[in-house]
Amino acid sequence: MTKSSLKTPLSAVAVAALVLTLAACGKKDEGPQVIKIGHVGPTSGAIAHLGKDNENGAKMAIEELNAAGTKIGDKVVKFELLAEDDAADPKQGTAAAQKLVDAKVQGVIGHLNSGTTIPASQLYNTAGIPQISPSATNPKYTRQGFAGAFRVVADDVHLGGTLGKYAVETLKGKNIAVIDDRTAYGQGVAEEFEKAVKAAGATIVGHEFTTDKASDFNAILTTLKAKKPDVLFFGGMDAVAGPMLKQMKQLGLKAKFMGGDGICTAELIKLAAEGMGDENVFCAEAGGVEGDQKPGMEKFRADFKAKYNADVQVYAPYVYDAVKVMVAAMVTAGSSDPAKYLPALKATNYKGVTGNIVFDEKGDIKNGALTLYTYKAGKQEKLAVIR
Ligand code: ABU
Repeated sequence: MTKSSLKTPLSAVAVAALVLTLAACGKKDEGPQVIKIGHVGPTSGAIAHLGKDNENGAKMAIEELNAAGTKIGDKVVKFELLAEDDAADPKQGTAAAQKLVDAKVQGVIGHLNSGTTIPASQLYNTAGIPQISPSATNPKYTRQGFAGAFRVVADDVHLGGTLGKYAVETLKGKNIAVIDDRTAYGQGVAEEFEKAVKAAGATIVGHEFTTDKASDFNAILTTLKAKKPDVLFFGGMDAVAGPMLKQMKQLGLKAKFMGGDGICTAELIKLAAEGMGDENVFCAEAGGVEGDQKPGMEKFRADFKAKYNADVQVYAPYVYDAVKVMVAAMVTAGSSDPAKYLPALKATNYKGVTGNIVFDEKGDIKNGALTLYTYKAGKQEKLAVIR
């Protein structure tokens, strides 16, 4: 055996051993699997306070899930929130949705507005990504036949219908005026309100239109004032309702003011200022808790205030629950793969801070509640929870 023929095989063994040793020693700890969850809401623009409220609800849930060391299968995972701003604009909504689809999120919570949620839902459906809206109330969202579209609040049929009946039967409205902002939400909830008012025997004396960006309502309010309404319903959001209330006061239009969940916010007190009055404004949140569910909601509100130094506007607790519902389905399925956890999501039976969440065949919450509020002495005052 020559010197060189002995050396070659030994070197090969040594190199192989060295490679294996280095591989073992140098193996990087890749850490827990990261599961990306998208959130979309308007964190810029006139209703940024509501978008931020929703986003903070999502952040709170994600932080708790990570702190608890949530396991999927037998492995601890880490959740990452990909938060996008759609500025309540349908085009920006689909752009934000596409960004989340491209980022391969395993689920989406959002959007806040019906006008962004509905077009975005088509992209998530095509990509097979489950979506839970915590606040979009237009019924169309869950009536498109999309297997992965869910909603944890009541819809505008329930909301507008209940408010219409309340306007006639409780507020004793006989001549009722309507304004809507022509968005998917504003128009939809106003139509449902009108139907219920007519069914209850009162008259719609006028229906005027504005936009979600308008700030001068003098012309339409003057037209409606001439029709002497005793109740004025507005289909739209608080950022428009606030200045509208101020201008009603300036014009001496004394009708009771009603709106859906879009105006039923803590911020409306500031936005309407001197236009608010006591027990003059009535609205409904598209959810609500009763009895032994109340302490959980009170604790959530206190924790939220302590964490963000802000009161809950409306839907932060619903966003919080929506994240937890989605993750609970992943845990049950033992997988964050949308196709694998979707059946568990459909079969959700979750006790959250907003109450019991069970979905019907369309993806809507079963037995959804509404909470009626008025405003008095600069505070939101709960009137009743209605199912
Ligand atoms: N539901 C009120 C606000 C969101 C929306 O449906 O547009």
